[in-house]
Amino acid sequence: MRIVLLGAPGSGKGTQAVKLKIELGLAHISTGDLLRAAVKAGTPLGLKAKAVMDAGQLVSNDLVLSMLEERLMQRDVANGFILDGYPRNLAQCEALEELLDRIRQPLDIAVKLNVPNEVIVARCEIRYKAEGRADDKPQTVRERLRVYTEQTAPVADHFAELGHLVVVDGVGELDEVFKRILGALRSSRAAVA
Ligand code: B4P
Repeated sequence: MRIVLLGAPGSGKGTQAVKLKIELGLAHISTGDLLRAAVKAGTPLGLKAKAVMDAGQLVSNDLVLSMLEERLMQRDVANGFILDGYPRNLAQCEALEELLDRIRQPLDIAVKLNVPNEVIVARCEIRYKAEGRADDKPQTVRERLRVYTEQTAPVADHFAELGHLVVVDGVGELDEVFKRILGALRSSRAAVA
């Protein structure tokens, strides 16, 4: 199965993707994690990405696409994947569709986690206090939410037009949200079968 996880920053995409990876035996590809690893390793890509990420903006489409393309060529992806944090704008959406066509791995479904902004700001503040991630500062989270509304929300509309989108309530205990996602995946498979 090939899944795209959508939702605002801090909506729980990464958290739920880790659980889905274990449950469904899929590769977990998080562009945020790949970028943070590049920043940590001090690669040329990481050096370019750091300031952009810390400001709550999106890293350039070209840089993220080349990194994603490299990851999608790895062997574990052949059994299916959960793509977490990509695509984040319509240009990335188009690039993804072309790339997946080329490697003959078309998407099955996009799952969007719905979480109100005030819940997101509160979650990220907790993580900021615990981990000190620069982009979790309350004012940066607000900027990320602005970028999300402007650039990423239309991506969900695009998947909805294709009939590939399911929307899941992302508020509640982790296991509760996880059960809702599994339920949505099962119903969509039933709808396809
Ligand atoms: P990401 O790494 O994608 O980060 P995110 O939006 O914060 O995360 P996510 O929705 O996965 O939330 P999480 O589970 O962590 O992006 C970081 C940055 O990288 C972007 O701002 C951008 O600069 C760059 N980037 C990434 N992809 C890009 C792309 N394609 N193009 C350009 N730039 C890109 O959850 C957040 C917190 O909530 C955690 O602390 C978690 O413990 C908590 N939480 C989760 N679920 C909860 C629940 N049900 N209840 C209570 N707390 C919960």
